[in-house]
Amino acid sequence: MKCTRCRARAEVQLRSHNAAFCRPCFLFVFRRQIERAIESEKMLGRGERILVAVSGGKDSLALWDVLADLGHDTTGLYVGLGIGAYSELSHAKVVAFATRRGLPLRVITLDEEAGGLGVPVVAGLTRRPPCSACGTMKRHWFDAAAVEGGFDVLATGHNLDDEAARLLGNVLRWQTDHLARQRPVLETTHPRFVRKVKPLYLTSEYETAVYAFMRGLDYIVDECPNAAGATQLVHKDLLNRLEAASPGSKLAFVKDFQRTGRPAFAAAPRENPRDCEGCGMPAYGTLCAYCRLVGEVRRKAAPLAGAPA
Ligand code: Q46
Ligand code: ZN
Repeated sequence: MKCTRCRARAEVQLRSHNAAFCRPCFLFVFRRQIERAIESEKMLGRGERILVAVSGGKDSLALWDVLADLGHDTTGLYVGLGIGAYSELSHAKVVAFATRRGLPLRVITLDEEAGGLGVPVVAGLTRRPPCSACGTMKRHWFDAAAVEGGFDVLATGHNLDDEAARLLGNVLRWQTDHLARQRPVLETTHPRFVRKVKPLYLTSEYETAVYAFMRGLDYIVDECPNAAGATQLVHKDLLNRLEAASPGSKLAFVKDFQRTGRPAFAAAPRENPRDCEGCGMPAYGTLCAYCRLVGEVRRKAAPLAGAPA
């Protein structure tokens, strides 16, 4: 098999792109694909300060690596979710990466900075699925860290597989409001809500895994222990089977949705958020989702605190 660009011996085959690449050409094409996504969606402006949310996994570390190489002003943000050994190891991977590359890193540990409200505690007390509690906690702390640090934009490592699975989930339930907002750039709608971008939204998980391997990135290979029960994995599995039978399906699903599908849903009007009465962050009621969740935790924890040991 020969490299599609330079005819040298190919090291990786990308069936979805009907192409194969040697190592230097793959690294070039991988970066260019991200650069093009950034440019065509106007994700980042020159000189903007970017906060990159990093979990210690391959996607977010690959994103940070590429953005730094492209000359952007980046700071990493790691939110420690309090999920036992998984959180400890992922934290260590992020710190090691930042140190090796000499990049600034901000760490927020929920067990400490959020008053002991790690994901297992919140999920247990509210009886919510861990990923639902986790999503609300992460969104809040990402937004808060971006605003407090004076950043212009928050970048996350959501890849093509994540976006395709999310799209399938939204379509299966015809969640029109979610479909209207599923896009690679979320513009700001509130002074305490910075723009959010997903530069990897057209880059597959396989491609980031190859990139991480070729670049020698040391990332956490194990999934979060809560991922096993998540519906998103079922959707990913379905899409992988579709992709195997028909390479390029995921890319077409996400790309064509952005081009032709989403505008049909985007017409639905949406009110702008107001200030949360609890924390001042954006809210669609009197309280934001985070403050409602924390309120529920406190109410449920109070009787336990007062109970005899
Ligand atoms: S970290 Fe959080 Fe994921 Fe773990 S609890 Fe679920 S959402 S699976 S990306
Ligand atoms: Zn709030």
